[in-house]
Amino acid sequence: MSIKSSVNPEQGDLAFTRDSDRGIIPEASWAGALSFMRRRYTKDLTGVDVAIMGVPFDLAVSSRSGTRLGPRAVRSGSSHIAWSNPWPWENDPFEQLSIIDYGDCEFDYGYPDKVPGEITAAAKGVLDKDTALLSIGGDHYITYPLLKAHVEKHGPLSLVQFDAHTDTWEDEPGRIDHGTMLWHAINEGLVDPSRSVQVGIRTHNPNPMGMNIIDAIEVHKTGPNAVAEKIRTIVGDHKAYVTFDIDALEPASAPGTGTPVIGGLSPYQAQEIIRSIVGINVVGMDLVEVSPAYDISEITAIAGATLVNDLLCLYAASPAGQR
Ligand SMILES: [Mn+2]
Repeated sequence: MSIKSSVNPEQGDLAFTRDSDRGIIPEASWAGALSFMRRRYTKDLTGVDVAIMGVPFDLAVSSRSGTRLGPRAVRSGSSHIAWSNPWPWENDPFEQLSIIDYGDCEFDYGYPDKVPGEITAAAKGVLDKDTALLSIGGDHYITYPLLKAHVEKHGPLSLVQFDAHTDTWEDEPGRIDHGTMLWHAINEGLVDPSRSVQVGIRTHNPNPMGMNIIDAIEVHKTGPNAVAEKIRTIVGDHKAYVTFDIDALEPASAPGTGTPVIGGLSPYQAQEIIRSIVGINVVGMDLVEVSPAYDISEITAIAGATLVNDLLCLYAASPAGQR
């Protein structure tokens, strides 16, 4: 299909009018509604395989806030790549699966204590329809209420976490913090640490809580393919949730985030690791911590959007993605 022949001014904004949830339609992707990858915007999950949901929550950050604008920024970043299928993947999630933009999870910022339950409920609403969920944050705290919903459906999960920080610092029950949510998740048995792995770490934590850690130095020294092999061995055939904190990337490649740490992964390293763990059984995904106020030229937003596409490819190639 040529770009010229597919542009149809009569059809209107494809985020509302496209008649199929499959495929990439060459179009003026810089215009119209900011749906992720110009997917159809809808709350109707009939026949939908994957819903993309924004979670614009940033009340749990320890440093610079602003990730509540992350979902909107990642959608905007995706508009620059929405004219093409993900490269260099051989499988195409947009052909294989029905993928829609579910809009954002809604909550009242004035009742922060209620938000975790509302995020879990929104995720459950999707998973109960037998639709898989890819969430866009928001700060990394959101992974905890999202995990609750996924574990309710799938049982305890392996976690594959890309991050500069372990997010397992000790806390007290009930506190909302983007650096401790995995302390809660592991203590509550949502995550099986022996089958989980944290990649790209470059901060100290006295208690790793049994999680396998592949720090950034190991990634740089051994390379993405060796790292991927290690991840596959750790996760095995367990059901896995993949969470990508954009601060796993080197800040030069992702300046728009709240808690940057230098020495991080290059986009190539992160993408090559994701491409090389194809076959693990991914049942849920998120990408978090994009904070557009600190971004430059949409570097972080475009990286985030591209990594979301890579996660969709990974899901489409996983056993759970065979629909
Ligand atoms: Mn994190």
